[in-house]
Amino acid sequence: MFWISLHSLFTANNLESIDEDAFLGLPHLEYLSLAYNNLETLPKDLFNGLEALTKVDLRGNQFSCDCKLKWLVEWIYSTNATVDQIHCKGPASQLDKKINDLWDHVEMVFRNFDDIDSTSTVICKPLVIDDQLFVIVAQLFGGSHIYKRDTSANKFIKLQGIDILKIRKPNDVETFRIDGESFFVVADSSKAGSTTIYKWNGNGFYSHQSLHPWYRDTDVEFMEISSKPHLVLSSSSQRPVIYQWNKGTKLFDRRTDIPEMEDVYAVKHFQVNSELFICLTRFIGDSKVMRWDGALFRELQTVPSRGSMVFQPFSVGSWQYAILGSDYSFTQELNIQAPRAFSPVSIDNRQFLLASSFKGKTQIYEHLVIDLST
Ligand SMILES: [Ca+2]
Repeated sequence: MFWISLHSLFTANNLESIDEDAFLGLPHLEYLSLAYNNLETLPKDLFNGLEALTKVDLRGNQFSCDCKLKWLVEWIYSTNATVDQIHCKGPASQLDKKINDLWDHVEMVFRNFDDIDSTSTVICKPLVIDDQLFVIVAQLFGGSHIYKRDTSANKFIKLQGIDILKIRKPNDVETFRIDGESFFVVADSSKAGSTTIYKWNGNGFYSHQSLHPWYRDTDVEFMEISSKPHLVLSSSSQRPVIYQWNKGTKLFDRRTDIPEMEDVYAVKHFQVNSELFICLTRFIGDSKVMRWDGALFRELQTVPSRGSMVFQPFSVGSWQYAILGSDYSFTQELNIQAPRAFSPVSIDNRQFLLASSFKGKTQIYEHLVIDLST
């Protein structure tokens, strides 16, 4: 009987693959270097039984960061051994990314990252300014707040509150930039409050302009019309109003309204080539698609839509879609009860649609293209 007591193991320079039981029977191995070989992958559980490992060097290989290496990412998270940063050499979409950052991409699921405590949240909107991430959380009760992502603590911290005299019953938030400056606007649906624009001044957000007092605004949409910033406010008591940015005063001025459209709950815009369109959601009455004709929005299409609170346009590649939600029936083909928002998200060249519901769970759909020609 003999006893192997190997503490360090270095490998030759041109290894292209390694056997899954290559390190069997080396429980005392402390230092293992597979660095600067041509390894594209490592067999699952290669390091099982190597309880004494304190350092593993895997740098300088040709690792293809696909699902075959998922186990390695998990192992790096769980082991006590130090593992130097590994950079992916494939597939092309992951080139030079750090393998540790790819956990979610390997797992290919959305996972819970952080929770922000809130009640009666109406809207939650991210805003990036100078590489800092902010999240505006508008609540019906308890005031609305702005959170900032603290990268050292790896969580969101509360930065400031939003003026409760102006914002009493928030219904919508949009973010936008004009001439390099960052803004957000909160649509307020109370009679006493007022839709208000806030501006970032380097340290915090300050109220910049209040619009449309005494109306119960349900939605705001930011868009450029002929390259000029505009806001469209929808309210439950009058037709949607269009405001235009005045470069001189740096304020929005009322420009026009959208004719013959009462009871519009929300407006969303989209562009096809250089033409501008809007989807108007109505809870009672038909929803509509309109096109900007140079002076006014004019009706293009009517869609029957009793009970709709969301009419969301989105594009995937060259496809242009519009999803109409309904509170009275399930949205066709999407099994969402009382939908409130549809948000398209693109990750790793895959297209997802997040569908939030007032009555059920948020669901995530993936856009798939099925080729029926073969
Ligand atoms: Ca909006």
